[in-house]
Amino acid sequence: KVTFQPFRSTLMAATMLICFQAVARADDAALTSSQFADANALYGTHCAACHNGDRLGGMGPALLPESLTRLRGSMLNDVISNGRAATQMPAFDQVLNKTEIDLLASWLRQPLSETPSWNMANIIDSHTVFVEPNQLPVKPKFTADPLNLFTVVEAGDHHITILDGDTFTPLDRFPTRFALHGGAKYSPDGRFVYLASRDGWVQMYDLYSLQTVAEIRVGVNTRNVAVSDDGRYLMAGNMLPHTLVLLDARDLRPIKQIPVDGDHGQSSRVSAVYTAPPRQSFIIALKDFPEVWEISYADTPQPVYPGFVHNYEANMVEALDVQYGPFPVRRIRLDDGLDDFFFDQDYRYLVGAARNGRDGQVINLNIGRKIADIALEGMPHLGSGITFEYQGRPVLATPHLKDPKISVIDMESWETIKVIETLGPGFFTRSHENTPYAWVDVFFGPNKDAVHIIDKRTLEIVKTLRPEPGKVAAHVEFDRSGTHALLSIWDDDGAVIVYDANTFEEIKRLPMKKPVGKYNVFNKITYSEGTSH
Ligand code: DHE
Repeated sequence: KVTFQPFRSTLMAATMLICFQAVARADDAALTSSQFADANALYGTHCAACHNGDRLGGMGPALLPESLTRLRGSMLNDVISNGRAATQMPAFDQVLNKTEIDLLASWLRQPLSETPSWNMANIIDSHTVFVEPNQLPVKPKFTADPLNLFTVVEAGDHHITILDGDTFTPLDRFPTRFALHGGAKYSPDGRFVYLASRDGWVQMYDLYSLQTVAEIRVGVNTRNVAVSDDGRYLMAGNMLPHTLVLLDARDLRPIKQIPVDGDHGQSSRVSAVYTAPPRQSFIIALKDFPEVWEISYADTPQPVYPGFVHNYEANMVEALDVQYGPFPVRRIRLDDGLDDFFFDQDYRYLVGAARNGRDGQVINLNIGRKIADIALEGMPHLGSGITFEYQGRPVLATPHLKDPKISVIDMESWETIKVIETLGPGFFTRSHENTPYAWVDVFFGPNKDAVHIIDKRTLEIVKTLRPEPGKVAAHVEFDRSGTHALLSIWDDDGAVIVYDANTFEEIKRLPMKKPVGKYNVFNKITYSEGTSH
């Protein structure tokens, strides 16, 4: 019998911890000790009830420098003053004066005096199963093709829209935790979608019955999650604390917390976690020392489900190591640190951007060392690169975050075979096996509203769209058949635009609140070469 109690954890945790005093470093040069004390008191009175006394989040999100980086300039002050539309964050401009709001905002940008911990007990305690997996219906409650659904992340008000990919009509819209980041990940059969928020929450949603099944908080600041290709495991990578957390993908129950420790007592933030299906392993990119980790989930005993629960409160990690064991960590030591990764379709090669911003490196994962350097100036955004065949050879196309260009690289010789000039640096590229075109956005600069369409056969730009002048147009995803391309107008008053992928004609415009990413079930579960994995 599953013993988790629905709905028990989050609100309780939020209210129980109000009595904790928020702590940050008093010696920070930006604030005097009396300002520091004043801010601490303001926080205790006005913020702790929702964000927790320790600033790690409760009903509201965590308020740590790590989670506030995207609120640049005075944006944090504005949120405190005016609140957040469509959330429970109220406006404080009638309660606090400007000096108090500015002080509070500066104080929230100070790090905590100690790295916050989030251990296995916290993880277990945060776990909620809303619907027992064995109570879920066998069939979808709609007639649309369940493999042609899209999960659209609406960052404007922290919601997900589930879109029918045949008719492009929404099937459901539901709230998520604060600030989802990274791609939505699916179970291999396409039934469940897993979402990770920047402040550590993982949500599991059933696409057949259109409801949330479970959620759990795996860390204080989380990077992303990956699902094993056999559908048994979910691996989450954290920035805070420096850990990996392995979950059972059937209801998110925690299996194991793995510290990311180096040789000399140091530990590392996790840059990203990926699934490598042909290797039956998770590949983990580290930020703070030059290593890539590979954790195999092959040859592990079949988990006893849910028989281990009677031992649950005892010593979970050890008990479950025996049940699931052993998840060995293979540490691949590199000469240099790498950022932003890309894999070939066989997952033999890993391409990473070197920290010097000039080169890319190719690592052969089988032999565990660098085998080639690639000339890649201008901060390539390899994570959103795509592969396709050009003149009989596999190539990789990647945008650059600093330079207005797309690099096309031969994946056999690792030579750059073409640099396609664009109207500005881009963020995402997308294509599909059934279309001759690749779509790339111009994310930065005066032409941020432009999207280029490149012919994969000639490597020439054949069309430039400007669907909403002045607003960023970015992140394309194709439907299952590759006949439609969906593009985001990246704005609170934004939209998802559906295009005919052959004629580039607009077919439909669905209003949405800053729809950042969208993910087609079929393309993701088949690891399409035109989309992110
Ligand atoms: Fe992302 C994916 C890293 C900022 C939107 N981003 C990813 C992934 C990584 C990453 C490692 C792959 C994870 C996955 O899909 O599981 N992102 C980073 C950064 O290091 C960076 C530059 C700084 C940071 O704040 O973390 C960063 N990312 C952003 C943004 O500012 C974006 C534009 C808006 C946002 O929502 O934060 C953003 N990142 C995205 C999106 C994806 C993503 C939409 C998924 C792309 C996909 O199609 O799969």
